[in-house]
Amino acid sequence: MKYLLYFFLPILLFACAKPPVPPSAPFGPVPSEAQVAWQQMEFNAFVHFNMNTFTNIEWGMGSEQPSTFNPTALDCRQWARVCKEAGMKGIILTAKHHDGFCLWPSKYTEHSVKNSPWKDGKGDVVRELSDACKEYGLKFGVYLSPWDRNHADYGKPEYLIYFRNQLRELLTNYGPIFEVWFDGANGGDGYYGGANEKREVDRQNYYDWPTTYKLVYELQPNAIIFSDAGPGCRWVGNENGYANETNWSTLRLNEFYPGSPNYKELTNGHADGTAWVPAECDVSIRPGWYYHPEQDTAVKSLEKLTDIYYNSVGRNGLLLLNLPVDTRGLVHEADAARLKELGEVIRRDFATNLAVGKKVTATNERCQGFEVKNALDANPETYWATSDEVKSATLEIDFTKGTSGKKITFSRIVLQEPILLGQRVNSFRVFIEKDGEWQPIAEGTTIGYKRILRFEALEAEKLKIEFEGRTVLCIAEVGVY
Ligand code: FUL
Ligand code: CA
Repeated sequence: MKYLLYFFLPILLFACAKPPVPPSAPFGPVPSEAQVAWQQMEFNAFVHFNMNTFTNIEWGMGSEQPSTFNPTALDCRQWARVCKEAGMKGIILTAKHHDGFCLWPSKYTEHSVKNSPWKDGKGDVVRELSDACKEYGLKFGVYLSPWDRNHADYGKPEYLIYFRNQLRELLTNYGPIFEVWFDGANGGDGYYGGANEKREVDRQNYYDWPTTYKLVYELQPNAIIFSDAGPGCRWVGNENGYANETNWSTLRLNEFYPGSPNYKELTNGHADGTAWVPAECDVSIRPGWYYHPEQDTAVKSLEKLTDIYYNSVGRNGLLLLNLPVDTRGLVHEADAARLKELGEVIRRDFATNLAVGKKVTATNERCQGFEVKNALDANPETYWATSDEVKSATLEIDFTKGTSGKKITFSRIVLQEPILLGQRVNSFRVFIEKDGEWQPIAEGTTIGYKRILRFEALEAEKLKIEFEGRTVLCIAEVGVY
């Protein structure tokens, strides 16, 4: 007997003592490190503040006078404070919107803050906000409208030189830029240096986007480029802040360009996408993108904003919530109060992860380094993986066992994949056991970086989730709140 043990023990030890190895090759397109860092931001602010704030419209023609731009109490530190308190991680500013007015004193145009009465033409909103972001530990990004209804050359090749010169200023003089936002609205009526005419452009070819992207990466290698067609992140295909239940972070990129007509496909992404281009959900806290005093009473309700959060961040998207800064140059009290409430709701909803340290088993797990306990350690970098060829598996948590075990009451489940290995899960089903009976409580399709399920409070002794993947399963986190 003793001899048998001597014979088998080394084999047994060896089988489970292998050093951790990646469970399989990454599946399909994978994100860059910068895209992972971007996705982890989850909730950012958009600020629409510019000439339109003072003319009380959404799209200026480009014929506005710089003298019209005159905030009375501009305070970018207030914007940053409000965003920070709400739990946001970055702010993207409309440095130039379609009307062409520049919030920084660009060398290449007279149509900017330098010819406004604000601070006697010595002001620079881009500087003030980028400084405030640094002070508050927020990342800073810029929106530079490709369409320019003020510029005489718009529609001609010369305009691209101007556009790229502006981009160079923004990406050189204000520190790290985490995102560059290129709008898909392009071409149409405008002032165009006095021509006052309609200028249509070939949206696919006019801008020569590859050259512009190259410039962005040269000046800011870690910047995420937003457009309908990425390549860093993609528009979610609507402006109401909702991603679809099925949301692939991959896209057949060559089928899109900024302003392309097939944008409805952006909401789901493509399961067979050729590139990693995750969805960004942009939506305004008010009906308009810009401030209109008559909308002071139309700030979205807490319930609506919470719903938006769960349908964007909770569906593998990043939420970009717009704040229309007012004519004083402040986030209006009504918006600030609502954002504070939203931040509190999000913090409260995810205060305690009830799954951490609980007893967990799985129908399949790799040996050392990829056990199912890795899905319950509140660390998104460690993960549970199945053996080669095993594409579906079930995880079961017993809340009555483990650290201070007893049945729990919960209302949220958070699922996460380790996206550095690609997006793998096709579908999942969730069950709870109560009084010895399994009951289905939810099912879904994609997970990606994060999927959040919301319920009315439920009581359970055990929770079971069946996952189906497109290849070997990898699950980074199952959180229960
Ligand atoms: C749109 C623009 O035309 C709106 O004015 C706004 O900037 C929004 C975020 O994108 O396409
Ligand atoms: Ca983990």
